[in-house]
Amino acid sequence: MDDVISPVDARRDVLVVVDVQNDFCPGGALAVADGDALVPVANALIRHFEHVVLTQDWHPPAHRSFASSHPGRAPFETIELDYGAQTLWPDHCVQGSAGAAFHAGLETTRAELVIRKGFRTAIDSYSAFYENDRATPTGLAGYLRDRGFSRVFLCGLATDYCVAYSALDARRLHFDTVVLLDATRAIDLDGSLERALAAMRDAGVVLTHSARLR
Ligand code: VGL
Ligand code: ZN
Repeated sequence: MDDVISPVDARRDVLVVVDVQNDFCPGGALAVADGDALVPVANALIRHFEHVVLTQDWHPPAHRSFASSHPGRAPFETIELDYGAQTLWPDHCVQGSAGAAFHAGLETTRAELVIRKGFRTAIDSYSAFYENDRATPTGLAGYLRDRGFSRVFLCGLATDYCVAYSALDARRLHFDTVVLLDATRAIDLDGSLERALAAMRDAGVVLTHSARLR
């Protein structure tokens, strides 16, 4: 059963649409199964919210999260880096590439901020708030606080990586946090989706569906 949530209030609520980019959609370099299916749902959410922020995974070529940067390693293996475990990915969302562009069907016009992440060669950034060292801020928390937002709604790709990491950080930063699961899709690597859902629930993230906002 979904958690009950209070109606959207433009004075305090913001929608953050995470990484709805071609490389995470079918045919892309790091395609999430059915990744583009959330686009109409995300668009309906975008229309429903007064304030919308988009995130964009935005890696330089030869980024350290790419398996191709580690001779002998293959995508989806995990290695230890100075900041901890890092899953290695196929080259994806390279700055300026077609794969890094937003899905053409996503309604980006009303977005008030596009936050790019993962642009430092030596460190990955799943979360919209902190890079994977859990310490380097992206600036989003300051922006949201300055704007007076206190509740963050999240949707996008992927449920178990960038959406979950963003939701957990939002809670850590004391934002009320809601994930709209029908507007997400997961990579689901070795049970990562179940782990991410449990971690979000434990952290007090409200997991619900967009129909609950009507
Ligand atoms: C993502 C893996 C690598 C995501 C980004 O958007 O969930 N996952 N880079
Ligand atoms: Zn990435």
